[in-house]
Amino acid sequence: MISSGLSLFCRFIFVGFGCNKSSPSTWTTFSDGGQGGVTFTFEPGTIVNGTGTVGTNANRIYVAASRNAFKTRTVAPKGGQSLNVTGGFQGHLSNLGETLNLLDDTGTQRATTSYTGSPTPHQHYLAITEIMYNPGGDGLAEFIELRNISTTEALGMANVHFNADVEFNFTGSPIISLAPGARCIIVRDLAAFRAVHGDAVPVAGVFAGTTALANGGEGLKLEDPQGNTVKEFAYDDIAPWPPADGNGASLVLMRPETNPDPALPKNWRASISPGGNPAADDARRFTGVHGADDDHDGLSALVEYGLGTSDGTPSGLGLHPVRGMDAGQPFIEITVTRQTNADDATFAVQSTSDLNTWSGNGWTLRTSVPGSDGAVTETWRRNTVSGDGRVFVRCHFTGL
Ligand SMILES: [Ca+2]
Ligand SMILES: [Ca+2]
Ligand SMILES: [Ca+2]
Ligand SMILES: [Ca+2]
Repeated sequence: MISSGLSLFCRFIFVGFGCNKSSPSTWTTFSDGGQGGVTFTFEPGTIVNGTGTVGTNANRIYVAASRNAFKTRTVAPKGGQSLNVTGGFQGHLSNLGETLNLLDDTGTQRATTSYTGSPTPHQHYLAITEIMYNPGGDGLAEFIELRNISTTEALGMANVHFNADVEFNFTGSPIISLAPGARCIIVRDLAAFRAVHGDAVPVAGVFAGTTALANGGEGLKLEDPQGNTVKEFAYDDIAPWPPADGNGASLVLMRPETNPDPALPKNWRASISPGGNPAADDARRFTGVHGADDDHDGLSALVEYGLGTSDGTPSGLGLHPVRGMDAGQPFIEITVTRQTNADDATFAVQSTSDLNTWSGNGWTLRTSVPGSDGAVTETWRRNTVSGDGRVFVRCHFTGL
């Protein structure tokens, strides 16, 4: 979620829809793929007047984040110019750039456009990579980890600040710069944090006032020295957010070097151990070739990575789907031990009856038993219909 203020707008030019009027009623524009994402549906009856040619203000409509904010713009396009303006759209236009799509009322895409954006260095490279909001005990050992994901560029940290539910400003901090790849921590209570994690972890400072990380979810807003939004999102303690509440685990951002959108719960997982890993990393990264099978056990290197087995030692697969009945409902179940910190692959249980079309539909996680070093043994179930024919089940890993 990256924005540069409220005066954001999209401009659409409608051409070829009649002589002098176009009606984009109930059309929808949305964006995806970036870290912003906006949605807006034109109200029924929206008319774009115009008899002019493309390149003038005729035939145009501006979709603003806020119509009032658009009117107060000091540079064109702005209020007082007899422009067609509507809004406001939901969400933010990302400073990193993204793609906007315009759909008609049948859902057919009628236009698309992309922009590259102009992110500041902090918007480009400063990531919130770990959040410990419920450390257990007296709850004081909370922390937020920041990381410079650039491989070449240092980030000055003076006046970088959080200003939503948690408040903090790096001005006056002993950490005035983050080297490429470096991490730093801000904490709720320094003594409580040091008691758990020791004195070697680089701490930039303590949350301002009495601000803290709510156990029930919280909004975080990180801004760069000029006040541009670097990250703005809210974590939560309920699904689909990872189970990091109440057991002392933290939220860990996966694949931080790709600057994933922190507003999406799929980009986070629970730390593999209670306490988290401030200023360190608990991910097991993939190296090698996905399709390799060096130990000739029929399991590819990527699958072995996801399962936590070695592609250097023949492994038994040990997948045994079972059928059963529960309160008159037939089901099929499978139990698999896999690696929760295999961040470079996604995992899904899928089934098929024709060995052609595989689907994860209907599969739900029944039990999850943590093992050591990030292993977890999960049991997945899918209800079936009595008389179902053959059902094939697989554990599917997709390399990222
Ligand atoms: Ca808390
Ligand atoms: Ca960490
Ligand atoms: Ca193998
Ligand atoms: Ca193996």
